[in-house]
Amino acid sequence: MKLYTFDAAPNPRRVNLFIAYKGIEIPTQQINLREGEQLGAAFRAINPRCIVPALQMDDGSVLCDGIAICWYLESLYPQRPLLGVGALQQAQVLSWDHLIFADAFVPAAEMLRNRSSAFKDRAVPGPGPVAQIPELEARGRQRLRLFWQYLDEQLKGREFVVGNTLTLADIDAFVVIDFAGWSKEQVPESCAHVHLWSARVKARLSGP
Ligand SMILES: N[C@@H](CCC(=O)N[C@@H](CS)C(=O)NCC(=O)O)C(=O)O
Repeated sequence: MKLYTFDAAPNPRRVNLFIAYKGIEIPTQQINLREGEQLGAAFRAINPRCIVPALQMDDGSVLCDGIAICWYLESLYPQRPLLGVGALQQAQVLSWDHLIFADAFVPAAEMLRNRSSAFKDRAVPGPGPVAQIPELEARGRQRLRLFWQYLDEQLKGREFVVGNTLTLADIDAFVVIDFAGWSKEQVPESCAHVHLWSARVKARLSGP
């Protein structure tokens, strides 16, 4: 098994934090997104979607999408579960992961990729081409502001996003806060629950 990653990028970071928390060792190979290595023939032969993270099995099959990779690894390595325990909690983690991806990662990516000339004709990850739509920067910011409020509501009276135990939903929401910061979009001070929770998640991820 080998994980193709680019550690500085947000989607690989979700998976890397998941792996580190579980204490799993998986060989990795960096694909330099800044230099466009994901679009080159060598990586395209492994993952025609030209995105990371991508997990390649020993039989050559490849899984991409962070959630699928984490789902697969959780089945192989059930220690320190991060995808919920029991049917209801598992479904809640999946539901939050879907929400965080659609309503926070996508807007954060849209803000970045529709503004910077570095992403000309590459407004969407993958082989493209996809033209930029500058208006999506403002819309992304608007959507993230709704998301911060929603997350803050969820965290009222809770230690973590789902129940009182760390899950992938916490990792994902934690990572998207930094990602939004790349476009100078910060969680407002008024979202006090998010700030307290974020410090808690940071401590859990850096602890034993
Ligand atoms: N749906 C994928 C998204 C993966 C993704 O967008 N990865 C970005 C890095 S954060 C990428 O590979 N970008 C390649 C590019 O910009 O061409 C997931 O959940 O992992």
